[in-house]
Amino acid sequence: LTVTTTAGASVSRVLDDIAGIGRGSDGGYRRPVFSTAERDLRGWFVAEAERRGLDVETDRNGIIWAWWGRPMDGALVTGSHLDSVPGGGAFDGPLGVVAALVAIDRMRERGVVPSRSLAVVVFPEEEGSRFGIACLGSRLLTGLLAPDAARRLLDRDGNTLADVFAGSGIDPRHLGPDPAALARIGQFVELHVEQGRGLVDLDAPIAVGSSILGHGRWKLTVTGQGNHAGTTLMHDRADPVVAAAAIVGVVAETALAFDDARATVGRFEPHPGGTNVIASRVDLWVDARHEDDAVTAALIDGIATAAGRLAGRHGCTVEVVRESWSPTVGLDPALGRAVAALVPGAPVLRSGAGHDAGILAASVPSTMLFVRNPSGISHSPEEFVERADADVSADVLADVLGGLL
Ligand code: HGY
Ligand code: MN
Ligand code: MN
Repeated sequence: LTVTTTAGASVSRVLDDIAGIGRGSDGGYRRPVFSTAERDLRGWFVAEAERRGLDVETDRNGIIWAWWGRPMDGALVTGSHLDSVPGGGAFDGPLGVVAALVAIDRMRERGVVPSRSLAVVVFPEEEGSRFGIACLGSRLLTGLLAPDAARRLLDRDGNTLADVFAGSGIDPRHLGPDPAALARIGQFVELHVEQGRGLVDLDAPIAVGSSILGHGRWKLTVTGQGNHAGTTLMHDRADPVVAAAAIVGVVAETALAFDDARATVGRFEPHPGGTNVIASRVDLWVDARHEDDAVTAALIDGIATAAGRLAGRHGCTVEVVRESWSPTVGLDPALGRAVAALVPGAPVLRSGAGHDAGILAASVPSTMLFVRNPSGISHSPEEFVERADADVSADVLADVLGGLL
């Protein structure tokens, strides 16, 4: 697929150019990591970076680095991700990548001469939508995810991560911590669409990030007795769908009992999934979040206890396994202040959404810029950024990067 973007285009124009990649009939995007759509986007990014004379390399973990200046330790790094959740919006990830490329155009137009190199990065599998672990690329880079565990991860079609990476030209034998690459990140600045209404309510286009809410994902496997829908009397059943449906209700009730907690079941999969078949098993996933990690732990404990009781009531069993976890993270205060000084009047926002900046923050000074989303909706086709705000985001990012270079 070849997507051409006119030189010196604005963020909104560049986003228009890639708007058709991976968009479904419902207007939502499906760009799982190393799918055709995401690989087309990766190819587009490399072409755009090379068109700007940046030196591009893809590292052992599938992270793309586009260098303005030679690769060096302590460089200034910006960027985000190109993969999406199923049915996601046009801006979650790509806005930060496009704004970074256009910010380089702006800095060059302004005659900025960097005192150190700048790299634009694209992290793979930030959403964890294909292999289940959020921010997989930045976790591998920083050593938070063991390579063997990563290689064994499976997608919904039973493909291992090792096979999928190999099929995309990345030798899975070399996955894992990359201290040399990490040393190249002196500071990390990620620009991202805001995934809530903070900036709408504050009537401001851009905010500086201060923290990222802790978030985890747990897989619940509810096992019952598969059987015939017609010959099995109601009191003879151990129907895991009935048990799992009750568990979903308890997930919401338990979260409501903890102030400001969030818990979501977005994936609920009866197996084998026939209309006239009593399922033998239901797989469902809980995404749980709270600013206090101890509350998240208590929330999940409460859900697991109630789930065991409900499963038992329906003659079923339930297994609860944690698949992904990120503690609440404070972004770098000094870097945040330096960035805030370069974006006068910008409010400071906490992020309820996870980001690669949240993973990197444990290793390198990291901060975020958020761009107004008038819908306040995300992980949905209704996610939105006004063209003017998208365009100004590159100017602001250029102010910030130019001020830090
Ligand atoms: O799930 C999240 O918080 C992020 O959008 N990956
Ligand atoms: Mn997202
Ligand atoms: Mn994102």
